[in-house]
Amino acid sequence: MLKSKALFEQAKRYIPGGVNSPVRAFNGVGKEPLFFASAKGPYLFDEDNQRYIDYVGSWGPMILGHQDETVLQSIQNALEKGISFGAPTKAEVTLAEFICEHIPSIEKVRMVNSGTEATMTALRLARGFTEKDLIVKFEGCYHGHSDSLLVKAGSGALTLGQPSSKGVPTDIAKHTLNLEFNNSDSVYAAFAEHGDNIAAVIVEPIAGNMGCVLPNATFLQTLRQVCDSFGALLIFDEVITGFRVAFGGAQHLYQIKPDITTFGKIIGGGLPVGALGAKASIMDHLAPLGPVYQAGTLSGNPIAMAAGLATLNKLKTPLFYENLQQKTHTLVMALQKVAAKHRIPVQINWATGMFTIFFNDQKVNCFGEVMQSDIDMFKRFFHGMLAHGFYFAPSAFESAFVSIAHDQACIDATIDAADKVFASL
Ligand code: KE4
Repeated sequence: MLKSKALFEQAKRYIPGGVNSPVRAFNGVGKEPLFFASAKGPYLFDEDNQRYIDYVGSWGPMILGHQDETVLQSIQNALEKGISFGAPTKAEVTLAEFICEHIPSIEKVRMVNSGTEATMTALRLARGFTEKDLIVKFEGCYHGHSDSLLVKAGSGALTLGQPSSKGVPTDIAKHTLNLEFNNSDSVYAAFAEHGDNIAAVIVEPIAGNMGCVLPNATFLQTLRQVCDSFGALLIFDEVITGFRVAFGGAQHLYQIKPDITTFGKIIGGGLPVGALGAKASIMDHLAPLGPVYQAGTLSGNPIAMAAGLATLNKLKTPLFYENLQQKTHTLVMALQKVAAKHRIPVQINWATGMFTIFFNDQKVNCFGEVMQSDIDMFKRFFHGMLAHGFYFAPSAFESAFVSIAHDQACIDATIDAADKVFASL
């Protein structure tokens, strides 16, 4: 770890906290971050050439594993023609068409450069379309770092939001209501009180950012029905779940059609891409057609489009998701078994391609229940697995990601290591 340690010292000299995104700093688990030099398939290699089986996958994009040959070739082909034009290119039309063809709720797509841009734009579009101001989100769901979404619940359950970050004006935060995920009663109550001024409800249909938390049987349907009743737009933030939990995302799994969908991560194949999509009647409110402004120098960048399209085309192969689901299920069942063997209380919530181990003897269905988990035990688990060569997200409030490159040998090795680590907890 010597080279990582030296690089971290240097990084802290020039970059706040030594990182370009806070979660990477290991503040959630203690000690200091590793610096990675290369990756291949399910593996990461740090600057000291230590190998790790990777369960972060760049926080979701690397569903094919690292350095997929087809994706690399597509990037190379695009690079030889040009890096960026700041003008329309064929590649962005092809990717937009692909998404529209495969996601029934979407007729038009706008490419942006991150998930944050996608959700920020989706909120502005919803406010412009409905001419209302309030936004409903759910505690524990993260949608990127735009001002309206860096908001925590107000003091009372139904009071308007308060900033969860310095620099967010109260005047902005107060337009966001933060409710409890999976609590349909709180949604009904919020709409009863504020319904005529709610522009949108934004939700991770399967939450990944409080750890993996699945919707209960009625939650998403409730959101759909309440939005329809009050003329609010339902935004599914599928930045994580899009093309991960199913080819059609969580909206396909649960057969709920949102009004707007946001994407990121996988649709860029590891390069900076975000997107939002909806019916044309909504999307045509965006500039230059409509009055809702949005723009981006590198939006639709041809290299990023090539990486995204190559990735999505590989996801279309038959049995991809059955295969990924089987890998995830096998791993989760084996983890549960080895935890039970050592009498470690765990709840492992999972969906195809993603899971979270909560050190908790109760079910975890919302943020409050996430917070009942044993965070210190997670930290010991994280460092124990790291010492055995397994890289999990350095936070108890994240999801682990399985790629198609995680073969049976990876799964067996993970279980062997977990057996030793659970024994030590
Ligand atoms: P980006 O701006 O980071 O591309 O996307 C924001 C975002 C939006 N919506 C969802 C559901 C997301 O999960 C994210 C970003 N996810 C985090 C990991 N949980 C990115 C990792 C990081 O912040 O460094």
